[in-house]
Amino acid sequence: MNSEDYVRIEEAYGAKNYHPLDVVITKGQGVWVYDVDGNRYLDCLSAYSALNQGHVHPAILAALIEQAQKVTLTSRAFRNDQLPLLYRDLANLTGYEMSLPMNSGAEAVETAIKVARKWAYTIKGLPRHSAEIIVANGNFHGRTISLISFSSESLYKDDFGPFTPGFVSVPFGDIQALQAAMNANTAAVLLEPIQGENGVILPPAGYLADVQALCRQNNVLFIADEIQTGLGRTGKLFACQYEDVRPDITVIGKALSGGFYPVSAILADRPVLEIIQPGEHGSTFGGNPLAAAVARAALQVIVDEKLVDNAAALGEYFIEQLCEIPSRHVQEVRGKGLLIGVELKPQAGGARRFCEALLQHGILAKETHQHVIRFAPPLIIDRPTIDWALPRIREVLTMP
Ligand code: IF1
Repeated sequence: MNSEDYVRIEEAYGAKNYHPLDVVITKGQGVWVYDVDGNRYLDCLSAYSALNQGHVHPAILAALIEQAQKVTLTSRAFRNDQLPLLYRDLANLTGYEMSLPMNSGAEAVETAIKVARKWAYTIKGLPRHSAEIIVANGNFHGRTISLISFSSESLYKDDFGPFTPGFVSVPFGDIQALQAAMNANTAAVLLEPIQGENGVILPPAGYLADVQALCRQNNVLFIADEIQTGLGRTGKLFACQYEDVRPDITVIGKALSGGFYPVSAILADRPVLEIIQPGEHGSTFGGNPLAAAVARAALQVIVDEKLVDNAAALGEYFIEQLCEIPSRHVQEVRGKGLLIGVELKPQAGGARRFCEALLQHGILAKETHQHVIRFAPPLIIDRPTIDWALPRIREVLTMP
């Protein structure tokens, strides 16, 4: 069968909750993917930063296969020999004393919200069920009912009410607005350090440090959603580190498994995570030995292959070169490390057609919020590959 055959079958039987480009991928290797017609593409989305280590990384594959042949799932009614080692690896790598493993990113963000609320009632002393969590306009934290309850994107929210209360939304980057929203019932502030889905929106310099200071002054937890920005993507292990900020809770996912398996977690110190008592929270697959073995290997790759430094160096180069392209369509090139957004002027007619043109030139990229092309290749990318891509990107950005 060729691509058209697969598209036809998918259209016939599949729910239409996505509008994908018509590329049918059958193989991935490193930064490259191959479609069923034998064409090769440079993956500049990395499954929204779940593939920081590249496609089918051999070390993670080996760990998956080895563990899958031993035991994959024990439930948390019993212990297993992989999860303790993941806990220790996460503590050693991130400096947080404890972690709580889940599966999807949304589940981990929900977990952080539950921990923050319980912390507010049992430690801060808020009256039960009065906790408020401040979030940012333009946020994306996942697709569950509670998380879309505070989305500012009507497409994600409008038809799915009634909504979960207890969230207050303020403009991203506006510390005065955040201060004004804080009150005696504020339990936490939940932010992406860089807003990925909103179009790679960077905070004003010093904003994250101001948020941390404000949270500390008001006995409020700072929760950073680093599911997309974390684990090396922005040229630091965590994007918050650009401002020496250490949130009370950091949420990770995506590249925590190198794209092999849904693995997520929240990271925190003992005074926060000890709040959760046995039986209060969990999930069937959370912390399973296969997930733990895969995550351990995925973290090891980030360390062994110095992916954080590579993202910093090559991201700087990629952004610098993109800024050189003389395109009448480009409004702004922005980003940190290998999380890059090229914002197009409204008169360019939307980013989708540019992504379709990039596809024809052998590059897979995704538009976000209509006018931004996101470039987020795996962090294993090298300079020759970026140099391979640049003339093709130039060709597309200078088309009529
Ligand atoms: C989709 C967006 C990106 C995330 C952050 C939590 C989650 C995500 C910062 C939830 C997930 C994914 C979800 C996927 C597309 C993609 C996405 F466009 F939806 F918004 F990356 F920007 N926090 N983002 O980016 O993690 O539950 O998906 O594991 O839903 O279409 P998840």
